[in-house]
Amino acid sequence: MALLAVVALLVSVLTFCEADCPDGFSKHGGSCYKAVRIKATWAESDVYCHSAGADLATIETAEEQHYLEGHLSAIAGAFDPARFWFGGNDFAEEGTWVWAKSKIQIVEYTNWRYNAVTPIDKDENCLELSQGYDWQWNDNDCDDRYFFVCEKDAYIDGGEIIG
Ligand SMILES: [Ca+2]
Ligand SMILES: [Ca+2]
Ligand SMILES: [Ca+2]
Repeated sequence: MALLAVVALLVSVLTFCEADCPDGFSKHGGSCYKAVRIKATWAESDVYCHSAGADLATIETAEEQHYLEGHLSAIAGAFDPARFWFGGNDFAEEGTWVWAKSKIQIVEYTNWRYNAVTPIDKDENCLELSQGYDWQWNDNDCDDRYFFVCEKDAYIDGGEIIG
């Protein structure tokens, strides 16, 4: 009887731990991700993510890039075309790419097309990842309408950040 109670408690705790991303978000590491099936400008995408308590997604490590490549490849069939805005932009200062969420300059990890040279193009100031470019990073016109990926911190036990 006591054993059953412990098992039941463990199952409920484990179930609870799994539920640390909102509905429709996929969990990886300390983050929850959602590819949104709405075509929007970069600025509209940014507003939409905020309305969901999230931000346009950031890619800070090769590991995160690898996860997102797998995740987006798996769901790409539901998106036509499979092109997504992410949070990077250089509209404040041409050639200086920052993450919208943190304003931190993108230097530690990048995955630009064309031999990883940081792009400079005054007409293309927003970061896009697409299946057509094998998920390598591309600068594009912020007013173009693409799908987009939101990211938010994963929470557990009502507010403590894990990871
Ligand atoms: Ca991130
Ligand atoms: Ca630019
Ligand atoms: Ca470009």
